[in-house]
Amino acid sequence: MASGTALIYDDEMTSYKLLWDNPECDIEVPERLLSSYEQLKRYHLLERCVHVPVREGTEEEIMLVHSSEYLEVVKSTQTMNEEELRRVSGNYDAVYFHPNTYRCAKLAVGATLQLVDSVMSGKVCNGMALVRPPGHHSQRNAANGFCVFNNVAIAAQYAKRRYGLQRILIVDWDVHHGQGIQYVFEEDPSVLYYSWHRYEHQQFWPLLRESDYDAVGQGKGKGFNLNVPWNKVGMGNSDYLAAFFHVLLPVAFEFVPELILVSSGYDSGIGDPEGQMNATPECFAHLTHFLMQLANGRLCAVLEGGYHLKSLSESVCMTVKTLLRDPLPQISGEMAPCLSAVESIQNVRAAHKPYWKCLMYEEATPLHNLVTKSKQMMEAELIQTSTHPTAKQAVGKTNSDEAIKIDRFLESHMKKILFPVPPVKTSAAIVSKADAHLLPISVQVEMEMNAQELKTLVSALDAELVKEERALLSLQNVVAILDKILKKKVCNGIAESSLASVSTTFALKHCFDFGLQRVLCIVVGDVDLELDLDDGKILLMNICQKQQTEKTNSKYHISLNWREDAERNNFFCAVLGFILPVAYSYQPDLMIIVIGPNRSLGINGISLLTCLLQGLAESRILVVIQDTEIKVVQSVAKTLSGVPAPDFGAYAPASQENVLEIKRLRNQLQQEWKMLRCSVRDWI
Ligand code: Q9C
Ligand code: ZN
Repeated sequence: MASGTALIYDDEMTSYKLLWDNPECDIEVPERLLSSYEQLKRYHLLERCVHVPVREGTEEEIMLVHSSEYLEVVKSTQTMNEEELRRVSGNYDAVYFHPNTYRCAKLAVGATLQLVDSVMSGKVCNGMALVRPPGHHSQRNAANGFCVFNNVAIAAQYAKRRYGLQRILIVDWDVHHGQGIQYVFEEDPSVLYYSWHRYEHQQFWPLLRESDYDAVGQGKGKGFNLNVPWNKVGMGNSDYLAAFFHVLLPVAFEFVPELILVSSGYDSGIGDPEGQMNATPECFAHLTHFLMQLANGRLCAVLEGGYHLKSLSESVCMTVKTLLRDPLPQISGEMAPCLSAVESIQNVRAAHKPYWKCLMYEEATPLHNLVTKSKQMMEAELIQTSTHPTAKQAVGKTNSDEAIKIDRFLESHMKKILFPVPPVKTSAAIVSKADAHLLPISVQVEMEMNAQELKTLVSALDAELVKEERALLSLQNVVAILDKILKKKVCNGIAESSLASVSTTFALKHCFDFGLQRVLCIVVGDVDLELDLDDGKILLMNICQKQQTEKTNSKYHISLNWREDAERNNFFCAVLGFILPVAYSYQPDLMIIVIGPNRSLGINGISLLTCLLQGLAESRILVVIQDTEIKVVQSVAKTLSGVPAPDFGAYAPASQENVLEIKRLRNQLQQEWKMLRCSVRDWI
């Protein structure tokens, strides 16, 4: 299993710039690369990466996407004077050429292919290429939007040829539509292209009809082009996460990519003069983390846009830090997607219903059939109940005052969200001695808390419990590990307990005694917890087979009736469409997952859950296990120690019964847990 993160950069790619006055292009500057690279140094991320040299892309490689005529045009710019350069530039939309452009464009292609080779050969698991010029707007016969050669599209063609790949996922989180990539793969079902972009009902550059949600691909490629058009500026963390939960991730897990290429533009981040969006740098950590659970972790991020230097460089750092598997910072802001975002999400889901099993129970009609009146009502409702900053009007170019304000904001924001202490990554596990040798070495920790210590601790919180020898014994493992997690000695851990209910109940007390505000407790199987859920400090989620009579009316007790199908591989819709959205809405500072007898979830489901939840609570997870076979323990231990999610096997859609249960819960709970929203029909 490959580990390690490649970083590909060469300062030669800073050797071209705009030579004349052109406000349309003056934001694409060499400092974009320099400041990103410097920031990686400052965070000591650089020294943790594997450095791979750049090379030039060959003509043959460039011609995987571009015509030889176009290649000759670009080549000819090498020897041009300024006047000639201006003339050639003028033949394209939003492009400038410099005598070094051709050389840099070849390096950008070569850097991207070096990254693909490093990942595909197993030299590293993932990586990032910091390149200029960007690529995703360029087309077979044209430069466009600062882009000369289509680095990512070339990389996908190259990976198909050289490594025989059959399924590649391209995720384009740049704020512009990578129409160049869309054109190359429109009819190609082996490349799934996902892009979100500022659209404003076609009023935003590149002003194309085919950037809308109904461009789903053509011919054999139908269903393999996913466009999420943003019709308002100001989209932020929760809107981006909602698009991932409700559009990209379900489809991507069904697609089962062998490699992920990210068109990694950061003009979708806060402060960017082009994007006018609000996503803060740690959002990119979360996006990266989700994608790392696919394709066995094989992910190549390739820089595209990003024009606010501070926002760009912080976001680059968050991406690389996540690729290096550091725990993620908590995502900031109110977790509620805005109406306009949900509208777009609903439209893409409806447009793709015919092509993806995960969407087959969607309503068929896209939204434009909704009457305007109810939309106004919803908008009014939104303004009353939410402080979401979206739904503002575009304000044109961000002026420099505003850019500096964002600089200051980011300076203090990053200090707040990055941990004051070096991140702890270690996992801990205590299981019965007989099983211990079956766990990965990194997670075996001998940590018997001494009996006196334990008694003191227990008696302080529960005078009755301390008298029961058997209960006390079952607590030992759980408390020892929890204690290490709370004191940040380890990040997460697994403990076996013969009385999971007693130990978990006590563990929760210990958490609040320690000062935690919110603990998300997910119970898989039959484990009864007697808890007081009124104050919101615990969100209890039961995943069980038996119909639970609604024990409490508390909004902090959710029970999900889940019947595992024979295939035992259909939990995606529950995790992506329900559990994660609820968890992100709640923003816990610790998660406890309890696995007990009579589980309605297989190993795949449990590992999917533990993989994806690691984005929350700075990865602090305690897993309490009772009466479960060692295979489950092993698989949980692996995911907690940072191994990419296992191969989930052939995709099986969830049963209609299960999907309807998710829908029912979503409707019932989306007022409270707003990340559940993926349709405006049920908004009010
Ligand atoms: N008046 C990338 O982010 N803006 N390219 C054109 C037309 C061009 C962005 C404005 C923006 C290009 C890679
Ligand atoms: Zn862009």
